[in-house]
Amino acid sequence: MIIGIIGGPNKGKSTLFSAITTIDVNIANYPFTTIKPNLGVGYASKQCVEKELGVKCTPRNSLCKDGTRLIPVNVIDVAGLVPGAHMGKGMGNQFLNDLMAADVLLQVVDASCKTDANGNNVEYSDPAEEILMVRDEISRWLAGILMRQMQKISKRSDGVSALCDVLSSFGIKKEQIEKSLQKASLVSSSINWGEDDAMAFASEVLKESKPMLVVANKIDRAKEGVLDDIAKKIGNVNVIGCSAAIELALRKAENAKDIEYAPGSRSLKVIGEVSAEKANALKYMSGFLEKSGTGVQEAINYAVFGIMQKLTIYPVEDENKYTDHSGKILPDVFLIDKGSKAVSLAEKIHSSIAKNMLYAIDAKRKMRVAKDYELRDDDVIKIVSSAKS
Ligand SMILES: Nc1nc2c(ncn2[C@@H]2O[C@H](COP(=O)(O)OP(=O)(O)O)[C@@H](O)[C@H]2O)c(=O)[nH]1
Ligand SMILES: [Mg+2]
Repeated sequence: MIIGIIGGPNKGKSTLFSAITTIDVNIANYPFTTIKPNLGVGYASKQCVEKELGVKCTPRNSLCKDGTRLIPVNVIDVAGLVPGAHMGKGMGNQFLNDLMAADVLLQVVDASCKTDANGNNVEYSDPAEEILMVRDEISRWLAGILMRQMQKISKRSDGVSALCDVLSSFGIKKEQIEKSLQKASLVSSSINWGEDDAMAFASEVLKESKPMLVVANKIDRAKEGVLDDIAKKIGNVNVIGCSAAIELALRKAENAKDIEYAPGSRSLKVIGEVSAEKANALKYMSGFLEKSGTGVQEAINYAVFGIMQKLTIYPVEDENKYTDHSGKILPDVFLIDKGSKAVSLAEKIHSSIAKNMLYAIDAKRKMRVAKDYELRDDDVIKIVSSAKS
């Protein structure tokens, strides 16, 4: 699963990226999980099933901190989008290709209303306008790609499959194309669009295939009511208030062993010897946490569990001890789409295990279930297969 970070310049995208990908050095043996400058690993968090099962887990593909499972998700940060980006302004639009690898987008806007569309400091900027501008730029970019292929597309009698050929490399699926055609009131056979139709389709298909969560950043400097104002102006939008800068400072302070702080928590505990200046800053941040929290972990969790509706599923090899073959307890947890069957879990483990799967065992209920059993959130599952694992 990949989360993309988009928005105009100076809104706090890179700060958010750093905050998300900085992890407690005491639980992971690497402090910064940045793979490339703009590609990193963050963590969705959720209560681990260890408590419910009365065991203590030994995680392998994830982390666990005080009973909270931290499940890795990839995060991409791209250059700021400016008005005219679809025509190559600013950093241009090459990076939009990379962004299309994402399953869900965090759209960062400046809730303090102090940076314009080009990233300059101003007296007042409107986050709602920013949201529309960025969406418009991405839609125009995608519509442009369609228009450049229109001659080819128009020669095909099956318009849907012609569109699939152009859009599948962006992770856009056939059902999403069909639904978007319907929503934009466009016919699916013999497509020969002008710019307006291409734009109408592009904007629908982006909504379908790249759902967005607005991260109203710099909320520490924002006026009251800014979130309501965004919701009122845009309508039908998911918004979370956020302070990437405070979250990053907290995660760094935790790594320095100045404080104990769990991402998403509403409090911190000072544990180190800190200077008066630092103590003051921590006092301010502690007050901020109590009032609202930083919203960063909340945004990740909302994207993964709220928007993408992922289930957490724990595969095990021993349904009584909840272990793998080496005795690790609840070693792995997978993020799996809602509606998936037990056989999809088997596929995540190994294709030959899936091919030779006989049935599964629901380890919580000690019950045999069929290959097409629909997985439920927090299921602990043993896959029984005639193939060796
Ligand atoms: N007050 C405040 N400033 C922030 C926050 N997040 C980022 N900034 C500041 O905004 C500026 C731009 O941040 P940056 O992450 O480089 O933005 P980007 O261009 O969108 O990647 C920097 O000066 C950051 O310190 C925040 O949550 N609160
Ligand atoms: Mg940046």
